[in-house]
Amino acid sequence: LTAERYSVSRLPFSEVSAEDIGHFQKLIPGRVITDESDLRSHNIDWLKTVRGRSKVLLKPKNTEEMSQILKYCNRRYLAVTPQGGNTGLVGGSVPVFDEILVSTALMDKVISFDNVSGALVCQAGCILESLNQYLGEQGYIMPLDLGAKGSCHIGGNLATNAGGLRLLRYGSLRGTVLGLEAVLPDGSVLNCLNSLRKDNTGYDLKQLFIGSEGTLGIITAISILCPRKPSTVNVAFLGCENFSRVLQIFTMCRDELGEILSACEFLDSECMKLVETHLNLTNPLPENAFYVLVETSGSCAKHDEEKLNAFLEKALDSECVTSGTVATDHSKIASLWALRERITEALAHDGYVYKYDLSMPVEKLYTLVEETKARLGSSAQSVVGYGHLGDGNLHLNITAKAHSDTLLAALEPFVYEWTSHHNGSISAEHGLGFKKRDHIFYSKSREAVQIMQKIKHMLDPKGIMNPYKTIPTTDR
Ligand code: FAD
Ligand code: 2HG
Ligand code: ZN
Repeated sequence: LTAERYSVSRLPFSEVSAEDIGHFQKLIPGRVITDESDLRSHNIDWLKTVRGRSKVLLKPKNTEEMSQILKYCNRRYLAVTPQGGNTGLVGGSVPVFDEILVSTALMDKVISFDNVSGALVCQAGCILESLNQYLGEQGYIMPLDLGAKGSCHIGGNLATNAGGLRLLRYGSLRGTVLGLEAVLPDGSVLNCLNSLRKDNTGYDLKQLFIGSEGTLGIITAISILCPRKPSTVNVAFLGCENFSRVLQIFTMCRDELGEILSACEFLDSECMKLVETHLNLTNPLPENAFYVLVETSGSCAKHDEEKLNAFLEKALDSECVTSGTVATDHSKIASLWALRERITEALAHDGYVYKYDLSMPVEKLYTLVEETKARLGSSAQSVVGYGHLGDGNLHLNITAKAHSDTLLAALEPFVYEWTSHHNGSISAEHGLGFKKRDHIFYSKSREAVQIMQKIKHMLDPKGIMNPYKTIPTTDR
């Protein structure tokens, strides 16, 4: 259990009683889950590294039901963990002890879509991939995409401020989200669900909930600005010898591709070995130390092809690239993307995973991977580096046969100190959740954390919303 491994103590919340269950059953009949085997997958995180023991999962269908649930929990002093697709990677989406799980799984309706402005309004439990499919039929796409798209909920995406594979082109959710609705811990409903591009009337409260990881309330609906579906997409998958070549490719693709560049991702040779070994994927290139995936999206196939060819010619002439392949049809594009998107899945097959999600100046990204490798020697099974090159976001992952306190002590605080020393962030896009809460001080000042604590206390004075997560309770 999480509490034992991380030696955390339960706060004095009430325990769920038979009367509480009876109350919930009246409120949302047939949608109160108490069967232990049904609860199992909701009590454990995607990585299978943290586990709680919640005795009940509630599945409201609308904002009113959500409001009644939180109002009751607040009054009874019952702690709550909001859960979307449970794909979070920092242990935020599962209870630490017996917190009540409140799922958005049945809040999966599209409310409206404006096919002139591209504003989509939907409930928080819509699955990201379903939304993208829905929009695709109308010539639009979601402004974000990530490997967990088949399971993650848009509400969970907002709650973690997920970045993903399209951030380079469409920016973060802090820019694309137009509005949201959230139920506050006392059950009141905060309606900021407008669909305006511009609205400078006072503080922008929706931003508080984006990235709040379930600690301030439950997001129940969202409004998001969606871009037109590009009519032409190309992917180039390139191999190169060392990380300085990777950086040169990045600079060159920005110069040459300009406005049609839609993604620039990298992976090292160990990542490639993992997807080949555990997922049976095929490397289309001869073996290289690094691989860069460059995607273009635009509205004129001929124009984009010309630009891509000019870029490839330049890259090959400059000897930055040792080998490469280009895809224009959907299935080859998907198989090239799989080599990058499915690394997280391959790592999970490799053993126990120590996961770091860091942002820092792009030229420093791989130095940390090399130093970590040298530091760990043979005590680690795999040490891999990959990520969103275009966003300066490194995913450093270390695997071992099983969890080991010694290996963890070799990694932490080393990785965090290194990142902080280089003015980086110890969580670029996954959030802090349970696992990284107390490391916030590597990236935020004491004063900043104190203001967060005051905001948390103001909105959730009893502290029932996702306790033990994100906001530390101490000063350092
Ligand atoms: P959950 O995991 O259920 O919850 C995450 C957090 O949000 C928890 O703290 C939970 O309490 C809270 N929460 C959930 N729903 C709500 C709500 N409605 N209101 C308030 N709080 C809520 N992340 C990236 O940023 N970029 C990536 O490229 C990326 N790729 C991934 C690939 C894979 C294979 C996996 C497994 C994960 C990946 N992630 C990535 C992690 C990412 O955070 C999640 O995938 C996603 O954003 C979480 O959505 P979810 O619905 O699963 O939320
Ligand atoms: C990705 O970019 C995700 O693939 C997951 O953010 C990263 O598993 C990871 O470390
Ligand atoms: Zn990522």
